[in-house]
Amino acid sequence: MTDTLELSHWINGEKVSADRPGQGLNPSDTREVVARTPDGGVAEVDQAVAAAKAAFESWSEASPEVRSDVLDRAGTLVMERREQLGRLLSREEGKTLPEGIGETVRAGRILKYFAGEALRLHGQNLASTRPGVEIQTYRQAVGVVGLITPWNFPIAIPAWKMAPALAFGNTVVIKPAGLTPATAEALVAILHEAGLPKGVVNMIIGRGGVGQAIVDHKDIDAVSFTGSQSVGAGVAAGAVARQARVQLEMGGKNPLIVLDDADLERAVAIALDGSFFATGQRCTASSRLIVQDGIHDKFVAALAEKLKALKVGPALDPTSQMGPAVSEAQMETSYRYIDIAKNEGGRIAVGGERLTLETPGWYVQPTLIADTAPDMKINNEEVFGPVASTLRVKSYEEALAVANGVEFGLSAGIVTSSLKHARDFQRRARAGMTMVNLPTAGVDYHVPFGGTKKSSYGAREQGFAAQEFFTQTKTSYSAG
Ligand code: UN1
Repeated sequence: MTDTLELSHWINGEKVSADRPGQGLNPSDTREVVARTPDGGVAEVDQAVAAAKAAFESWSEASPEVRSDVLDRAGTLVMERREQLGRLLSREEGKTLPEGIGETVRAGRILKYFAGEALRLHGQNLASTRPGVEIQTYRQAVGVVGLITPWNFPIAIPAWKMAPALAFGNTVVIKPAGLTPATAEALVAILHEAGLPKGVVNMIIGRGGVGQAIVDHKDIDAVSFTGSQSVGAGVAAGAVARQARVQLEMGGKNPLIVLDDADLERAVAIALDGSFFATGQRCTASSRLIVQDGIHDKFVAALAEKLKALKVGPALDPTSQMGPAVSEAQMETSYRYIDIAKNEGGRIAVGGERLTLETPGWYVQPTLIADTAPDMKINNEEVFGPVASTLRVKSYEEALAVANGVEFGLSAGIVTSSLKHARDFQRRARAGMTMVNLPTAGVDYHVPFGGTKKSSYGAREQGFAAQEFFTQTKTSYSAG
């Protein structure tokens, strides 16, 4: 399949054709152009915001059944087209086809979950301190929301930001990641096919300038961003400067502790999934494996064996177990951090060499760097690739201190058969999500998602928590 898509912005329910100076290459085979892409700017964002603003009143005032039905139908369409959408996702982003289809199903389920949430929005009724006065609180839509989404979950993250925004009556201007606009455009097209009124969702494709225009636009009431910590800091500064609501999901340097009492095979399987599935390109990836002395050598040897056997290849090849990096820059970032770790004294237990396959793509060998120390760069900066390090510790207390000793705090995991340590870890890990005997990555869509410290900023995403960001509370007093 080598057909090239011609992408457009979506403004006021229409595909707006534009010049298409950009092109998206298939990371598994860079001879293939997946999409030709427009390059929007301030003018397109202005038009999109005007459309979203005009659509707001009728969308936010519509019966919740109207919003619920659109999301439910869109969810059904996404599920029905899982193969086709999953293939496009895998061609565009590089994750393997089962991962691409799995992510597509997740997007469908998110849409259906929020179809239900649209009907469950509720407030409170309280007696006033003044006799005869009643108080009601309502949750109402915020207004026009700007959504800036990353390339690593090109359908699930647009779904998990758009679905709650729409369920609760907001209208949307979305900028999908420059590397993966085709999958996002397919989702926006499906929402319209499902009956979304014009102007409720508008999408502008482009580079950083589009994101900046969204952050700076006076008529955008709230901005939700997922991406890198450095870009996120700028988004927050811009939004706060004009007093817009802001929500950020950024990096992680997620620890996975393996204690001596862990089952070795299980610990290795959890690390393999957490660190390397989706090519390690997850903000929730287990990038620091903190391993107790007694199991350390066996664990490193067994994980290295598994990684040696892991077949890296084109995303659509059914024998591939891990796809390429999304882009040349991302591939180079992995190799750069591998070099840095080596220079800092890390030992390459497996991987580390450049990988050339028959098809020209941005492949990276899964790499495990052993014998690292907490203060090394490799243990403090996010790589966002199939690269994990191991740290040797003597005790649970030392493991916990190392786990908590970084600037990030998204997800933290422990593999142990000790209830005492598992419960202690759940309480004391400085992370927004803790995982006991599970990988740090791979989360459910109906519960809150988010981190502490430099990983997140603002209200939690997903599940019942999503209404915190995508609604605002009104308090109404009345006397008879
Ligand atoms: C997951 O691990 O299932 O960008 C989801 C990311 C996160 C999502 C991770 N926002 O990697």
